[in-house]
Amino acid sequence: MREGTVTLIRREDYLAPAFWIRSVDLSFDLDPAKTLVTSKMRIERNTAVAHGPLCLHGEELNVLRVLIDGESVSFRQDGDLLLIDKAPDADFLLEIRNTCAPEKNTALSGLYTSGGSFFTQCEAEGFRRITFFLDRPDVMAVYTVTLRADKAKYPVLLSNGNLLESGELDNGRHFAKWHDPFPKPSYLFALVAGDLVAREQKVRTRAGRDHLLQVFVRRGDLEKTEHAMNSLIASMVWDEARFNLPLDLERFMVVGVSDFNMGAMENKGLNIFNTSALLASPATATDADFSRIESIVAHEYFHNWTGNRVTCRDWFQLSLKEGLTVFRDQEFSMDMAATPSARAVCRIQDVRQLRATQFPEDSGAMAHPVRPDSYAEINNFYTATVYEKGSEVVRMYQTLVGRAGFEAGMKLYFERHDGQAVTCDDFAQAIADANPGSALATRLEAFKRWYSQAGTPRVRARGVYDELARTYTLTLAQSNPASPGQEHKLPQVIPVALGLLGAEGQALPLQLQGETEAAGLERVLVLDQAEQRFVFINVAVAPVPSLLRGFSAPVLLDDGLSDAELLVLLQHDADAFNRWEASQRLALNRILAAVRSGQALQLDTAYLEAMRAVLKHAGLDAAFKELALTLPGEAYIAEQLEVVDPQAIHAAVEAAQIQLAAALREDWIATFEANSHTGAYSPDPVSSGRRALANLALGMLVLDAKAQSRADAGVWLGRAYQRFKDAGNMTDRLGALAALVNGHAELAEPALAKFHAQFKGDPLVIDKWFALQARAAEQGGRVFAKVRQLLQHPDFSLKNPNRARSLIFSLCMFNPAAFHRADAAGYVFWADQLLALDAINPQVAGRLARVMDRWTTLAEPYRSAALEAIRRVATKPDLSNDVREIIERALA
Ligand code: 0A1
Ligand code: ZN
Repeated sequence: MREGTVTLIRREDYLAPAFWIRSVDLSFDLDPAKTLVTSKMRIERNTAVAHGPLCLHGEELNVLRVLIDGESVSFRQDGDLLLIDKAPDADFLLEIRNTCAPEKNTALSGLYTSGGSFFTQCEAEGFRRITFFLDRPDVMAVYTVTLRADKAKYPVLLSNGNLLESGELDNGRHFAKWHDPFPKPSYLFALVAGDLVAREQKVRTRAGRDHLLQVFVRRGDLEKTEHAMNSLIASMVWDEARFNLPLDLERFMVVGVSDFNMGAMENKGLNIFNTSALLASPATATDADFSRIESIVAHEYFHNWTGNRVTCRDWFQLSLKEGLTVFRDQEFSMDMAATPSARAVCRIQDVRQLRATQFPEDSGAMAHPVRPDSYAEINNFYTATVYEKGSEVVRMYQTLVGRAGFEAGMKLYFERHDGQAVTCDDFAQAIADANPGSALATRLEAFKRWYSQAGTPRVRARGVYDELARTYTLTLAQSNPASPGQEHKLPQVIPVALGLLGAEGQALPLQLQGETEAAGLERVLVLDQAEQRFVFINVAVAPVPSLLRGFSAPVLLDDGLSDAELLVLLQHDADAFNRWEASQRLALNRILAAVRSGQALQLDTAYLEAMRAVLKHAGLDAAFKELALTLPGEAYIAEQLEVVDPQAIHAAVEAAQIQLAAALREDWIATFEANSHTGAYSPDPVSSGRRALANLALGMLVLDAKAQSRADAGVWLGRAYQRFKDAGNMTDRLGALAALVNGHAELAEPALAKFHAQFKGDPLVIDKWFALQARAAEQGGRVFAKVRQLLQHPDFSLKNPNRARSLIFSLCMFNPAAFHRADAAGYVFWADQLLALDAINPQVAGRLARVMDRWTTLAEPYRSAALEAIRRVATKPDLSNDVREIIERALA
């Protein structure tokens, strides 16, 4: 590795703290320009650790005084540390008074203002931007918090836990005092002060306790909180029913804020949400928004146990809480989906997301294990690997020990570790100990390689049928290519769920050599060696294997199946995930063949007829049809190639789309007619699936009208415009608008203008307006030119993360064909925006820097041009640690 300028923090260097902070009494005199913070901490030495100075974190703070047991004490400041050399041996009270400047805080970490209110964001290391502290997750304290502020401007004053008292003060000010009885790490602290209103709901849990649920938002947004409240109640019910985990506070508050770096934050009893993850009404939010809100509300609520009651010892263990909580929110969404088919749709969407974001991460410059070994800036490690791959790892525990075994493991985990800050190893041990003799417990050390080895394992599967012996021998082999800092990998424990199908699609009984009888029609093989053979006996006919059902492990599978075999799976597989997978593989094979050969893509009748059959199938759900007929994403296609030409990939996908649109035209018409009226809006899986399919069909019909210059082209363009104009909900409206914009129809401009005029008062909808244009299908550089124009739009601002994401990230991350230009203008744009953003908000800039993770795989001229842009950024002397780390890794 090249010598870098960032300082790495290493997991192996972990040391327990020299002091514990047992309780803290905080008081805030809130003022946007200068807020006064007084902190009184009860501190004791950690006798298990050698003596050292008391060393507190603090960033961008102005210290006013430091007292120990009421006496002033000498201290020194060294960078972002405050050191007290002569701390007493016995327990003591440390009082620190300091100020900070919330309105200048554009990084949105620590205490900041948004829309005239105060909010905090303390994960991972924001608390040190509020006051001096041992700002590390293994220091857990009981917090009492007093807030004082102008009553007219900030009528609502909130912090964690329970309200102890509130009242009036002089000069139009008032106060509120909060107490959280649960010891917590500083990253879970929160306060909110502002002019907010709340939707409230009283609930009684199964355990018979009463709770008050509140969702706080700005005046005018109250009617958009019903879905979030319903989601919160559903999450509470589910966590009690599935894992026996009840709410432990009398009051549970959720607050929306428009300026927020991420989706939401699980502060104890006071979750803070990006409004984009909270507010929804049928007129302003799409089905995708409704489902995202449901899962984020659940995610934050589930953290109360997995993250808050049991937290992380250090930030390397981030996936302990994040992987587990994503797994829990995914399970919740599946359970909410009700029908088996709707469950499969959830799973497919999660896997699509994993493949689009985590797989590229795992093979790029930022590849890191689920439990990273080092970081310069922890904010850079809130990644798809820690979250989504982490969730897949938790899912594999469940697959290996069964659902009941996993629940027993969770029970043991809480019995052992409630109130503690622990590690991924502690979690693994609890699940294994609750399931002695299981496929997990007998392979625990090898299984834990999922935490230590980066990279997506490849699994190669080949089967041989012996007609005479009636045996089917399946050989599974695994390998994992090198990742940065990890040359050689050891075999991982890979659960492979499978079934075998006869040529007519019938499921075959599964009996392994050595077994006395068949064990059902589906089972889980455990691959834990570099190569293993599994011999099935009494196999009546040559089977088609359906491997990795439900995506039972986060691997890249090469099963060598022919088109004919994939068609059998597409039609008959009992596993809906693998039916969908077959549809994707059929498309992928064709697109890859075209890209690799450099020849124009020509879809064959076999594929087109298979897709027609899916579209016309009376027994398949609309949601499934939409997923099967949507082509693989360009990022996932790129993942399959050693050298990536983004324009060639885009051209192949575009050609496939045009041909699918033309060949199935009559079926698209029938599909649109059958699904375009879903009645009164409800975000349930059946009607949202129908809306998704209608939108896909409409997109195809508009595309086809333009591409084929059909005589009746105006009909579908006109119908799309009319549907846009008359839509009864945002899903239909945005779908029709997208059809016009992606089809580069003349009516797109007037529609966009009308949309903007109609929703100009609603920032979340205006975000959609920007994003739709920046993500539009590129055609001759028009999209890129439009984005540059939109940078000057009066509604655009780099300061609001949602807005920056809607325009800049949409182009650079989600529109490869518009971004990767032969003239390098996309890369120049990226570097300019990255540097501007870094001066405002390093955390969000760090995300944007990630766009170049995979530059080394680009074909020329993209590769050289990308390198030049990255180097230009690297030469900037005052880059944030966040961006510097990403850029240095890209250049390593
Ligand atoms: N823990 C939150 C995500 C989160 C992480 C960091 C943040 O700011 C630096 C904000 C939120 C979650 O998993 O939902
Ligand atoms: Zn989380």
